Amino acid sequence: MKIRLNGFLPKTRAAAWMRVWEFGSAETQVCPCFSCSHTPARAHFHAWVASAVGLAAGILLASARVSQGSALTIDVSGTNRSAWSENGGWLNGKPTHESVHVFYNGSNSFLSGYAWAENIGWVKVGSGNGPYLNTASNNWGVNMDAQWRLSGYGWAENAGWVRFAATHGRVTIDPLKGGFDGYAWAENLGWIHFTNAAPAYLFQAAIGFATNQVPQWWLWDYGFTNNFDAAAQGDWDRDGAATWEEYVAGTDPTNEASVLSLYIPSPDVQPDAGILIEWPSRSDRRYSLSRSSRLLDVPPFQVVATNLAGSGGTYRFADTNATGPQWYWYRVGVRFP
Ligand SMILES: [Ca+2]
Ligand SMILES: [Ca+2]
Repeated sequence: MKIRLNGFLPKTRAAAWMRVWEFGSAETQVCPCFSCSHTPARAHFHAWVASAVGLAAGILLASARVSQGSALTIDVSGTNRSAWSENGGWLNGKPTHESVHVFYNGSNSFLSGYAWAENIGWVKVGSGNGPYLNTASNNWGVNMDAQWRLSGYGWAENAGWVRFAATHGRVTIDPLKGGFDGYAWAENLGWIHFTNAAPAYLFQAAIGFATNQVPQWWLWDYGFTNNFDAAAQGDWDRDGAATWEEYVAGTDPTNEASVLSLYIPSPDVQPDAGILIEWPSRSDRRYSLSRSSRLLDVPPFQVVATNLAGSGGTYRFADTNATGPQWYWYRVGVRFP
């Protein structure tokens, strides 16, 4: 089979369409224009984003994009705020008039504020002027890296230094659920444990989410610092995908070239039967592919493949059943594993 491309590289995005004509054993023609008058009738490729959170409202609100200044403040949960030290007792991350704060700023994130331990009193995790060097008695505090791993020192007024990246321990934070996990080491108390199943306790940062469950910190990574709902709903790089869709797809909402798209490879690599299509993939996403030969069918699309693990590069799929002399519509869906 030969495939003839109509003069330019076919490419679709979330809001763009492209037509593919399969001549069976003869040849496949690709026509990416909207108003094509070629016969037979049209068929389209359509890249789309599927998510458990539903479809975007599709409305553009006032701009939420401002320059990134300080850090995004994430407080400890008012409900799940307890850690346990066998010698210090319960440690409360959000006592009356105080709180442990996570100041999120990507790889320059840090903690600040106070917790209260019933047996040893105040435990300070930083002054708020981070990230901390932790090289002298006046520049200590707890830092957090881009993988949400804590390091550095806190100070307990009655128990001395508390190390958050101890030799045999470490404290991490779940970026989606906010739970602290692991152990810190207090020089005069021993281990402080942040989460446990039985007895159940959890020390948790209250992660903020914009509409469609987009973490505020993810938006912050791309320079959105307020009006997070508007940021998630808008399409600020005008690539046809709303920012929340780009979060699901794992693409850059500030880069027009970064978007879930469908491609037709060159004719040289097309299979003898069927159609070979490609899309950019991430190893931390799962993809599905659907096809339609008649958009008037109910439902119009039939699943060709599902739960495809992304390769981290270009994903290639040969639809060997698309052999009839007709147009085909395709769409690719993406979700979290
Ligand atoms: Ca976009
Ligand atoms: Ca983009």
